[in-house]
Amino acid sequence: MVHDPNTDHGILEETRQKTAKPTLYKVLLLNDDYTTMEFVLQVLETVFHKTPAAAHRIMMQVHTGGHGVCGAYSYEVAETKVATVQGLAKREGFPLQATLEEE
Ligand code: TYC
Repeated sequence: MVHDPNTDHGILEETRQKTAKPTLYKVLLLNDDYTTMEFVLQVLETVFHKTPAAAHRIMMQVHTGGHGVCGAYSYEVAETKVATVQGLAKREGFPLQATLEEE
Protein backbone atom coordinates (compact mmCIF):
# COMPACT_ATOMS: atom_id res chain seq x y z
CA MET A 1 0.00 0.00 0.00
CA VAL A 2 1.33 3.43 -0.90
CA HIS A 3 0.13 6.79 0.28
CA ASP A 4 -1.74 8.95 -2.23
CA PRO A 5 -0.84 12.58 -1.47
CA ASN A 6 -3.78 13.93 -3.55
CA THR A 7 -6.61 12.15 -1.81
CA ASP A 8 -4.98 11.21 1.42
CA HIS A 9 -6.40 7.72 0.85
CA GLY A 10 -4.32 4.61 0.75
CA ILE A 11 -4.07 2.78 -2.59
CA LEU A 12 -4.02 -0.97 -2.59
CA GLU A 13 -1.60 -2.32 -5.14
CA GLU A 14 -1.25 -5.91 -6.20
CA THR A 15 1.29 -7.35 -8.58
CA ARG A 16 0.55 -10.76 -10.08
CA GLN A 17 3.53 -13.09 -9.72
CA LYS A 18 2.27 -15.57 -12.27
CA THR A 19 2.55 -15.26 -16.02
CA ALA A 20 -0.46 -16.85 -17.71
CA LYS A 21 0.76 -19.93 -19.59
CA PRO A 22 -0.95 -20.65 -22.87
CA THR A 23 -2.31 -24.20 -23.05
CA LEU A 24 -0.17 -26.23 -25.43
CA TYR A 25 -1.27 -29.17 -27.50
CA LYS A 26 1.01 -32.02 -28.52
CA VAL A 27 0.74 -33.23 -32.07
CA LEU A 28 1.09 -37.01 -32.19
CA LEU A 29 1.82 -39.16 -35.19
CA LEU A 30 0.31 -42.64 -35.17
CA ASN A 31 1.80 -45.79 -36.61
CA ASP A 32 0.31 -47.78 -39.46
CA ASP A 33 1.56 -50.56 -41.73
CA TYR A 34 1.36 -48.75 -45.06
CA THR A 35 2.86 -45.27 -44.81
CA THR A 36 6.51 -45.37 -45.87
CA MET A 37 9.26 -44.37 -43.45
CA GLU A 38 10.55 -41.98 -46.10
CA PHE A 39 7.23 -40.12 -46.22
CA VAL A 40 7.08 -39.84 -42.41
CA LEU A 41 10.63 -38.41 -42.38
CA GLN A 42 9.62 -35.89 -45.04
CA VAL A 43 6.57 -34.83 -42.99
CA LEU A 44 8.62 -34.42 -39.82
CA GLU A 45 11.23 -32.33 -41.62
CA THR A 46 8.86 -30.11 -43.60
CA VAL A 47 5.80 -29.69 -41.35
CA PHE A 48 7.51 -29.92 -37.94
CA HIS A 49 10.92 -28.47 -38.90
CA LYS A 50 12.86 -31.39 -37.43
CA THR A 51 16.48 -32.09 -38.35
CA PRO A 52 17.00 -35.37 -40.25
CA ALA A 53 18.35 -36.97 -37.05
CA ALA A 54 15.41 -35.82 -34.90
CA ALA A 55 12.95 -36.85 -37.61
CA HIS A 56 14.50 -40.32 -37.71
CA ARG A 57 14.29 -40.69 -33.94
CA ILE A 58 10.61 -39.65 -33.82
CA MET A 59 9.69 -41.82 -36.82
CA MET A 60 11.29 -44.90 -35.19
CA GLN A 61 9.53 -44.07 -31.90
CA VAL A 62 6.20 -44.11 -33.76
CA HIS A 63 7.13 -47.24 -35.71
CA THR A 64 8.11 -49.25 -32.62
CA GLY A 65 5.92 -47.65 -29.93
CA GLY A 66 2.75 -46.87 -31.87
CA HIS A 67 2.84 -43.10 -31.48
CA GLY A 68 5.29 -40.23 -31.07
CA VAL A 69 5.28 -36.53 -30.26
CA CYS A 70 6.13 -34.16 -33.11
CA GLY A 71 5.96 -30.97 -31.02
CA ALA A 72 3.70 -28.81 -28.82
CA TYR A 73 1.90 -25.77 -30.14
CA SER A 74 -1.04 -23.44 -29.52
CA TYR A 75 -4.37 -25.07 -30.37
CA GLU A 76 -4.67 -23.23 -33.67
CA VAL A 77 -1.16 -24.10 -34.85
CA ALA A 78 -1.51 -27.73 -33.70
CA GLU A 79 -4.83 -28.09 -35.55
CA THR A 80 -3.31 -26.63 -38.69
CA LYS A 81 -0.37 -29.08 -38.52
CA VAL A 82 -2.74 -32.05 -38.11
CA ALA A 83 -4.73 -30.86 -41.13
CA THR A 84 -1.54 -30.36 -43.15
CA VAL A 85 -0.30 -33.88 -42.34
CA GLN A 86 -3.68 -35.36 -43.28
CA GLY A 87 -3.75 -33.40 -46.54
CA LEU A 88 -0.23 -34.50 -47.55
CA ALA A 89 -0.95 -38.14 -46.62
CA LYS A 90 -4.22 -38.14 -48.56
CA ARG A 91 -2.49 -36.66 -51.59
CA GLU A 92 0.07 -39.50 -51.51
CA GLY A 93 -2.50 -42.19 -50.75
CA PHE A 94 -1.09 -43.01 -47.28
CA PRO A 95 -3.28 -43.68 -44.21
CA LEU A 96 -0.95 -41.70 -41.90
CA GLN A 97 -2.87 -40.18 -38.97
CA ALA A 98 -1.98 -37.29 -36.68
CA THR A 99 -3.89 -36.24 -33.55
CA LEU A 100 -3.84 -33.58 -30.82
CA GLU A 101 -3.40 -34.08 -27.11
CA GLU A 102 -3.50 -31.37 -24.44
CA GLU A 103 -0.11 -31.14 -22.75
N1 TYC B 1 5.21 -48.56 -39.82
C1 TYC B 1 5.55 -47.94 -41.08
C2 TYC B 1 6.32 -48.93 -41.96
O1 TYC B 1 6.81 -49.92 -41.46
C3 TYC B 1 6.38 -46.68 -40.89
C4 TYC B 1 5.65 -45.61 -40.16
C5 TYC B 1 6.30 -44.86 -39.20
C6 TYC B 1 4.32 -45.31 -40.45
C7 TYC B 1 5.66 -43.83 -38.53
C8 TYC B 1 3.65 -44.30 -39.80
O2 TYC B 1 3.68 -42.51 -38.20
C9 TYC B 1 4.32 -43.54 -38.83
N2 TYC B 1 6.41 -48.63 -43.24
